[in-house]
Amino acid sequence: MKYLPVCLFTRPDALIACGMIFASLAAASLAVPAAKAATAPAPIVLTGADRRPATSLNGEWASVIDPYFSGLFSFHHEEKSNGWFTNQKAKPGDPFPTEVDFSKAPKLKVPGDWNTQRESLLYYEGPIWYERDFTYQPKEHTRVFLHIGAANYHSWFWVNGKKVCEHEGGYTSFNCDVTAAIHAGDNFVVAAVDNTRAEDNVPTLQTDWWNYGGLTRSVSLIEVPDEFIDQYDLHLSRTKASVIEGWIHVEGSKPGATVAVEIPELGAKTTAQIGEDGRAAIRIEAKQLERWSPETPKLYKVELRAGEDSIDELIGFRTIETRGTEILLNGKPIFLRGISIHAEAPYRTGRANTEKDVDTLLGWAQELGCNFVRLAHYPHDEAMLRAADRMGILVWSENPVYWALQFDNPKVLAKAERQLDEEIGTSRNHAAIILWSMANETPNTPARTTFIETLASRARSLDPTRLITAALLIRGEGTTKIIDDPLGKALDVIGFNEYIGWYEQHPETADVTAWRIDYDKPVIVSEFGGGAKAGLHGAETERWTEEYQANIYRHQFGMLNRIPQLRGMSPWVLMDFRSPNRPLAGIQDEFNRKGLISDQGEKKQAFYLLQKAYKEKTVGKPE
Ligand code: GCB
Repeated sequence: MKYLPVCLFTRPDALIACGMIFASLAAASLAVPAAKAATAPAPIVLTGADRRPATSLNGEWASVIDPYFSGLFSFHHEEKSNGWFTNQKAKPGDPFPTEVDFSKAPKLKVPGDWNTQRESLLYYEGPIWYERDFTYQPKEHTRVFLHIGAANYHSWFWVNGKKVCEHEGGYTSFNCDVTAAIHAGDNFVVAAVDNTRAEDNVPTLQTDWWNYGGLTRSVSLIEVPDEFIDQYDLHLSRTKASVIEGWIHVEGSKPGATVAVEIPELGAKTTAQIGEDGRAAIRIEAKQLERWSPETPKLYKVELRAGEDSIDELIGFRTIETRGTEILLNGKPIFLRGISIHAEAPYRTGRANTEKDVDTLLGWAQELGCNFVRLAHYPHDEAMLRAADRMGILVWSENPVYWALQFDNPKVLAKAERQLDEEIGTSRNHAAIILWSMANETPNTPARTTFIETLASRARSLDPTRLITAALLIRGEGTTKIIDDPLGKALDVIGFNEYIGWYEQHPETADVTAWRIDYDKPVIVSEFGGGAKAGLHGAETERWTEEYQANIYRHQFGMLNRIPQLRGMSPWVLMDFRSPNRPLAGIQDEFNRKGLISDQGEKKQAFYLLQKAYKEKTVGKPE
């Protein structure tokens, strides 16, 4: 290994910028300028990635906090070719000072947000570097991907000093092709993750949840053959009873090659030919099929094979559609008894990232009597969706188009589209998901409407089998609430949020509120509720008490029952969650307290009230 010629600058940070380049690393990183990575071919999705054999890279990673991002940018803010991703180790006699040494750096756990791992990082927003060593033995005819479950928000990855990818969006998984960067023996991966909020991000500057940063979901290495199954979609036909249809996309395949699908339990199998677009259309007769539903969440093991590659998946088969103002699951009207959920970890706060977190959150939803959850306000992780499939809980899956994005900025649209593609691409085989939600509480402007219509058509073309929704804002005239947002035209199911009794007027106002809904479509009240500090008791007129919150729910039920096209509800919210918008000392302490359960697992009165209403079916419509 050779050093490149020494520095021309005399300032200390310039010395770092050019003094310690190893020849091989410099060649590698200069060949792939960071800023150009976005123009790469269509991203690899790896549907069902967690069902593939993988080498986990979870665990302790070295970490360096870098608020000025000087690991990537020089003192004149030029991108460095020898930034911290080169993972230099100081050697005696080096002609420059080494200021970063991952081998001596403190650790952060992956998966995990960094904010709840170190007190000093609680409200940190900015870049943090991660590094981890691993060993690897290459195999012939194999492609290797670094699979990242989620990194909030902007992330960069290098393997052995070579840049392998850059990604924006904090709640979806992505894959970096590391085949050309990885080698036999000792390797290292460096990541920079930056959770700085920005006006042109999705979501944008304002949100009502804390912006947990870091490698918040699992990281692994996944090996696949040169030709591999990248994406697949298998679902029950809406029109042909007992026919499973869909497609498989094989990356690196040749037209005419064969794919095979088998569902052993049904004795059903088929083969199909790959076309010019790399896809094979699938059709399987499955006469004895038991349909997936909340009462019978039947999952079948489905085996897919293409050349040397194979994957199996647990899939439930059901249909979802609307008829007038009804939602039909497997052809029958259903009422969605739901609750909204943030991916906040019960008991310890932070991002939910364990099976236990998932079991606790969905276990509470089940205890409430829910058959439906709104997973707000971004795509939740695969473990949540798998649990929903197993438990028979229907899911509203949401992208992070929240409040006021820069709707007239094409770059923002591209970011939202990419996140939508990743959300649908990775989670399209979950029977539990019935609704793709395009947005939450966006301002009614022409630019907003065009933006979200574009997303809605994209979602429909990616997945014509599910329903499209969004949580709209409402407006009021006297005691009448009106839903006439033009965005409603683009939706199959109208969602809207209302806070009667909390942000406006009193719980009793609900008793005299009339509704004018200008769409002949099913309606879900996607949020209502109010704050209460668990254990705080008093009169039902006293805000922040459990009694006040319960009173909101009590009065909402009667009002909701008077909305003719109501087909579901997901009150806000299952559990208290961290939000810096909520500073009220002694009550909120930086938590949104609208949970039916506190962040420490204490159930509030409203929990039991909703539970009773769901169990006795006193709220909602006959099914
Ligand atoms: C809303 C938002 C949700 C907030 C909630 C609140 O309308 O959709 O993200 O957390 O209100 O508590 O104000």
